[in-house]
Amino acid sequence: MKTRAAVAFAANQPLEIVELDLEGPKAGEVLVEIMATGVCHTDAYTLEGKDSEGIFPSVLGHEGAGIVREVGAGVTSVKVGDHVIPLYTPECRQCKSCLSQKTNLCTHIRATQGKGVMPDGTSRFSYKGQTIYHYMGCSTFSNFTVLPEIAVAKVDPAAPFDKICYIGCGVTTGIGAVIWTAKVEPGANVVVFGLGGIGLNVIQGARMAGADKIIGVDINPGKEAMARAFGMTHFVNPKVVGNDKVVETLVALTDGGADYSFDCTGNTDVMRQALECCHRGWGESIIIGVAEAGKEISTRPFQLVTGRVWKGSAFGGARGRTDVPKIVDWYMNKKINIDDLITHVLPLEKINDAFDLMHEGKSIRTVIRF
Ligand code: NAD
Ligand code: AHE
Ligand code: ZN
Repeated sequence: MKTRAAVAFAANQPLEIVELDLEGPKAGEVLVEIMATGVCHTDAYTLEGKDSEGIFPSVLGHEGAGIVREVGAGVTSVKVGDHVIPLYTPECRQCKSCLSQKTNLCTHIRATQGKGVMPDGTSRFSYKGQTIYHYMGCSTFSNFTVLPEIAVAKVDPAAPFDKICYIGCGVTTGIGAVIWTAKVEPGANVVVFGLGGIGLNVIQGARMAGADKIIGVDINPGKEAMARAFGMTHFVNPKVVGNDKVVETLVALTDGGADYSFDCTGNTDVMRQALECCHRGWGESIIIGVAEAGKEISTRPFQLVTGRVWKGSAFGGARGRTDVPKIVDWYMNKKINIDDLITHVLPLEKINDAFDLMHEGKSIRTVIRF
């Protein structure tokens, strides 16, 4: 079949809207009509050639929602007509990682996913006979995409696609990092670096968890108002207090250091600040931001010797097929706010504007409606 898609033909080039050829689902796979997709900073990072796994030409996008239109042989957990959210972190419930109950990082298809192909080693997308690669196992910047059955979460059919697509990455990543990775407890002091599409969901999660102080740090003062609306109690702008004073400012604000901090910037210098603003003896810093290829983090080992903990979180620690439907229910029951974070809605033809809005700091999330 044919599908309209925004293709990344090369790094640092605008996406091109073209009609691709798409092969139907093979055994264990499903064809999904994508109804809406968010544009996450990770898409921009890959498009900029910063991802060590980045492959071109490819169809980016990993924050979608849509409808199952066809199922391959042997598919049992979803049927034609089901509403689903694609999962870049699948959940096979059979691999060592899934069975461990210690991680959400299912390993069943991770190797082929990282190479831009389906589990059988081939791509379903092509353009004029040339292979176009998949991205994060999702490729939601295409009106139709093929996914492994284990990489879709079946969700409430009443939920609006142009809102719940954001649960495919940003909402789950931010809220999940608070409740599943850090396990923030009521009364905790929390510091969030980077008040974008992820950081604001960390703030929302921290408020849900009953945190006391929720301190946001961002170099863009335009992010302050939205963050306060989502539960931020204090705002620190490194450009105002001085970048070399950020840690001491945060330690003073939290009476000795944060119980939990979150990096939602992807900047390795910020990651260090996030660790070092944590409380001696117990403060935990969670890295969510994705750093560009070749970057490394550093701190004095003494920071860890004296009890600070450095952790990471992918997809908020959420087990996709189990937890994503629940988060959709939270949205439907008004327990979480997604609507106000979607600042822009654009048609696929204008998808490059979504990247401009992100880089200019003007959007929180742009959603593309097909
Ligand atoms: P975004 O562009 O919406 O937000 C980033 C925010 O960080 C912006 O508000 C920006 O002003 C701020 N910022 C930039 N440099 C800063 C600095 N030096 N100090 C303080 N603030 C600074 O991006 P997003 O979509 O929220 O994504 C944030 C990060 O999270 C990205 O690195 C993205 O790749 C990553 N991410 C990780 C996961 C995961 O599972 N681990 C999931 C989604 C996104
Ligand atoms: N491919 C990169 C790393 C990119 C990365 O860390 N991705 C996050 C999700 S970001 C979503 O916006 C993730 O889930 N990582 C776990 C995984 O298995 O990819 C690299 O450095 O090679
Ligand atoms: Zn993302």
